[in-house]
Amino acid sequence: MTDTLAPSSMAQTASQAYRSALAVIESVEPRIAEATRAELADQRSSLKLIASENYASPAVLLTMGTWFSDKYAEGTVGHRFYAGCQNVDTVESLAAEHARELFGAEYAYAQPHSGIDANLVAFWAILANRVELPALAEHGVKGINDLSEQDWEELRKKFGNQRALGMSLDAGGHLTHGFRPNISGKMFHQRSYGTDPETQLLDYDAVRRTAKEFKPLVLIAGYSAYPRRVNFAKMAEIADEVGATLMVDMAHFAGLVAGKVFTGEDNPVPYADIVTTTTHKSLRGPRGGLVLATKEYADSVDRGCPMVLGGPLSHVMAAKAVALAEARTPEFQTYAQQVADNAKSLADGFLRRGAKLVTGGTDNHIVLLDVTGFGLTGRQAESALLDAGIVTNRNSVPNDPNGAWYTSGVRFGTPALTTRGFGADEFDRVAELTVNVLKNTTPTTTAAGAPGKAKYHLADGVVQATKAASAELLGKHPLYPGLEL
Ligand code: DSN
Repeated sequence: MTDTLAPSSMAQTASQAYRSALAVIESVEPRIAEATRAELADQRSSLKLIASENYASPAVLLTMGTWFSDKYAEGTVGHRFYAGCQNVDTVESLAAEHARELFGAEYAYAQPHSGIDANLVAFWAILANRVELPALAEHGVKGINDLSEQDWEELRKKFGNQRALGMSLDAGGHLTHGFRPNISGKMFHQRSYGTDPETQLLDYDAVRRTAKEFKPLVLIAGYSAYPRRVNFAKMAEIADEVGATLMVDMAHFAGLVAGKVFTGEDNPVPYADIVTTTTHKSLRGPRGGLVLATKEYADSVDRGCPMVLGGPLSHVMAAKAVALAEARTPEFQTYAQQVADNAKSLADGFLRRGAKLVTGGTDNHIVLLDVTGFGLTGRQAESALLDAGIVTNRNSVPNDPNGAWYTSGVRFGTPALTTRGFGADEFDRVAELTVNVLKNTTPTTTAAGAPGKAKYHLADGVVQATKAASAELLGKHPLYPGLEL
């Protein structure tokens, strides 16, 4: 584990802090103290390869457990709907300042509680800034924030006609990019762009053709399961050509942007009007969201709470400030580069052992394994790997024949184990262990004799052998070294 994340000099102090905290919790609800200890034990003893997860530092985690949790602070810095927010102002200002400076953004809003919330704030801001209301303008209405009930009637009709263009789910897009199960799918008429059927890479000409035909108000870039970089200069060019606002959801790769692995055209911040992110994935902060915007969108973004957000979680904003301060260090840049190097090593390890990868490789932190070659569904592969202590999640592959529930893929990510200190050789070993488990997993049939998409059988001894090999790897890179409860 990197020294910045868990300085050995602080291990004893952090141990004392957690032991005391757990003793206090235990005096009220011992089962929660027990579950908290068990969660650490589980996280310490499994190979965490879920691409959206990480391990935050004790400093970030401890920052969340304070009395800032007790304070209401709706509004913005210096403009609150409650008295006594001077310390929350300090916290929110610091989180925003770190975010602006780290990402080179004109404006940062640290309040969103999650990625969905950050995207809602962004959608709101885009609608507020961009929806043209000629009829209302004749009545002296300047923007969405001055509307009467009657105006809203008219506007609701117009909102229904707004269009958003985002990456399709099976190509790696996200539900919050205009898909039905999320409110964004009801706010916008949505169309998706996919990937090239041969290469499975983003086809910018196809995105341009769809954008020209569909004329979206918002072009959404970003992904949660695409193992490649996106050229944001090209996406901005397309958005400009069709008069769309470019919104980028960089939740997955924010750590790679912060760590200067994604620079130039791989960095969305100089190209997009609004960039959203979560803070807990590759960025390695607390569970939460963040919005970066140009000055033009700042006022509308600031209306996030109470427009679409509940009161700010000041304890989490404080932890965002701590995590963003960590992300501004040279050590974080080393970490981010290692995340990308490790993903390459994992991908090469899979390919060398005959496995098939979506797009044939990776150049970010994600590796998407197509498990059809093992005769398995994603669900079977995910469960068999979990039995063997390898924690992943199943994921669709482009044009997935097994649909979004059973799927044909398994997604792997390197941020968490890289935080523990895993290097390229260890990720090659992870590929070896994974392929061995999948080769020794056989699909079984349902009671009716049909192939069961969820059922499988693991050959004898594979679970024990894999767990023993994982324990050896994990033992070399302990999670929170020196932290004893
Ligand atoms: N749940 C996140 C992921 O796993 O990618 C996205 O919201």
